[in-house]
Amino acid sequence: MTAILNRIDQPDDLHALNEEELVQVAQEVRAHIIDTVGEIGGHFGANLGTCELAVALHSLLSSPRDKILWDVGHQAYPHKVLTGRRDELATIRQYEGLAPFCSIAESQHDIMGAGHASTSIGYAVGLKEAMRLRGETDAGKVVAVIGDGAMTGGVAFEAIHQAGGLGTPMVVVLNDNGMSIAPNVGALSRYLNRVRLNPKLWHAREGVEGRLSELPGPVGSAFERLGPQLKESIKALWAPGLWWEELDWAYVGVVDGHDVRALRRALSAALAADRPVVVHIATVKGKGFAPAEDGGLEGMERWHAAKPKSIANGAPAPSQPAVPGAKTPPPQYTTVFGDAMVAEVRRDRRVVGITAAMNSGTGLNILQKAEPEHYFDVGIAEQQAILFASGLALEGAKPVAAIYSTFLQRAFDQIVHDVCLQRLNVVFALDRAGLVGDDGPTHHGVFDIPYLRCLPNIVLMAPRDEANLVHMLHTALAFDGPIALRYPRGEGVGVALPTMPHELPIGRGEVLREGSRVAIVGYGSGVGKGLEAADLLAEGGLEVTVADARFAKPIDTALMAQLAAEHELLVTVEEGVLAGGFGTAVWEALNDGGLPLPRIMRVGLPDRYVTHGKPALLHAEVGFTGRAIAQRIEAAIGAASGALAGA
Ligand SMILES: Cc1ncc(C[n+]2csc(CCOP(=O)(O)OP(=O)(O)O)c2C)c(N)n1
Repeated sequence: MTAILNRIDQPDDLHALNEEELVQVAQEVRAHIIDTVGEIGGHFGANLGTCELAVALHSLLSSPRDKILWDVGHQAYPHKVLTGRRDELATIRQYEGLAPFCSIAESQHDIMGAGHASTSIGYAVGLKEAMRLRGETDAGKVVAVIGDGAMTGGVAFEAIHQAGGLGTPMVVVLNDNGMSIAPNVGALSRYLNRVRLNPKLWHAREGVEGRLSELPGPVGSAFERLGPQLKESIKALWAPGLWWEELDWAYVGVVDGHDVRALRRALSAALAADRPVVVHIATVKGKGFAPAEDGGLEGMERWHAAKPKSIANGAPAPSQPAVPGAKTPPPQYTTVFGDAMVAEVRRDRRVVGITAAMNSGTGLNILQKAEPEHYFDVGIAEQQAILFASGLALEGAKPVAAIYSTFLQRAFDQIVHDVCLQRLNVVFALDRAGLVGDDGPTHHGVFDIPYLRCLPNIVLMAPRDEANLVHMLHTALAFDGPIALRYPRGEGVGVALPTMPHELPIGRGEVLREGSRVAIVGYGSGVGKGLEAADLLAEGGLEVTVADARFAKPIDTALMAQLAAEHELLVTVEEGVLAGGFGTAVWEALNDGGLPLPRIMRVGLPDRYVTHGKPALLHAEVGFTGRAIAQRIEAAIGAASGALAGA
């Protein structure tokens, strides 16, 4: 069979194909993704689940006039392949390559930018209502594709509620594979499982009333005599979509999401309706790739993303044999945190860990296994994670909300209004603080220092290494009030872990190395960069002071004042945006304390969104390296050591 995909340069090219050819294109898209992502790494399983859907949608619609919105966008690779980016797929998530999710800047077919979950339905309502506002009766169709995991985010429900109320003519495709990154959780997921896994409910909606009336004996005649309201509630037990129908959405489903013909039939009907319609489709995460498809929940979770070079000839690549004598790398911060949580729970039974659908991403899978009753997954519901933590804290529990820096943004008001104002004992553990790399600007954890530092009552700290992470978690659990710690993605620095953690004095920094003229004060991962810079400067004969601030709130004003008095330049280093960050806090503390202000140089991230790519490339781009810091210091104090010349 000759490849058809090579002829699909824009989505409208699909319009000329018959259904048999469309089925083939979906297969070719799948093969292209398996080959490419297996080689370069990237989001995987979800994309194999949307090959038929992307083909069916683009074969019926005319993008970008008709608008298809992919929630999160991690499952939009087939859409990217069909919308002129087939040959660039091999660059996805790489520096200067295709964006990891949908990006308005990248393509006219990417209608909304995303990366965070549960936003597509809200955008879709706005798009369609704007078309109605312009009075364009024949304006484009609007379709939001959202997974069952993303559906657990409250903002999706807010949009369903609004569109049902307005009667917005739009289509939501509920792409239900039973999985979030890990198996989906909660009552919504149980409801969807009941519907999706029960073959009798597939396409059942239409005939329910008739079938109930026809039931033999007293049941059927009793049903006939019921009033309309009771009839509806009994039908709800039988027909899967009545929950939607009660909110004024039409429900179509369950449709086989890997059957192009069935999808096209269901979608055509939904697109023709002049009202909100949900099309509930069942798909398989990792469809067409045996280890995911046949590996059960574990297989699907394992293949949510593929590592580079993990697939060869359509099958998992044999793992590389360990190099004899090779040093084992330091543990990941995430793993150290997970292990430390288990130890803390075993010391104090009031401690619990909370994740918002990031079970292994936060290391809380370790806690789940060791102490399942002290572990909670609320789904993609960061706001609820913090409200739940607040309730737990009110009843004397010690909740640790382990949420990536970027996703905690979702819960800002809960932090302000429900935790800090009430001064509750909630610990925030912010993983992935700093530039995360391939996932790019939607996922970089670079705003948390300013967005938390402005809040009264909270304490902020950041460990410079994995041992300090253990001490800080312990410190946080002993503290009375809200407290947060942030730590970066990836490996620790390789120091020994404490057998017994101790409490750190709140608001006290630590001098690590004494020198003259310049004092570098790092916060979290900024300490390591400061030490690297100090090493380079020392090679050129300039021995500088390096301190670990440990706390961004409260700032160790006494230490800062001393460093300021004894050095001509104070350099602050943080892996976060400079605006309102740690360096600003140091300046404020000195200024507000009426202390003489030294020259301050702030090193951190710029006032722009940083792109995606390997962390080392991104760090170099923004000057967050020991070498770049050392060069800036030399330039600032007019000392050319020679060690950095020409670098
Ligand atoms: C607000 C937010 N929290 C967490 C995540 C991390 N995340 C990315 S994809 C995903 C699972 C989404 O599941 P689903 O929508 O069902 O899509 P599937 O991968 O199963 O196709 C999660 C939790 C996110 N992107 N946004």
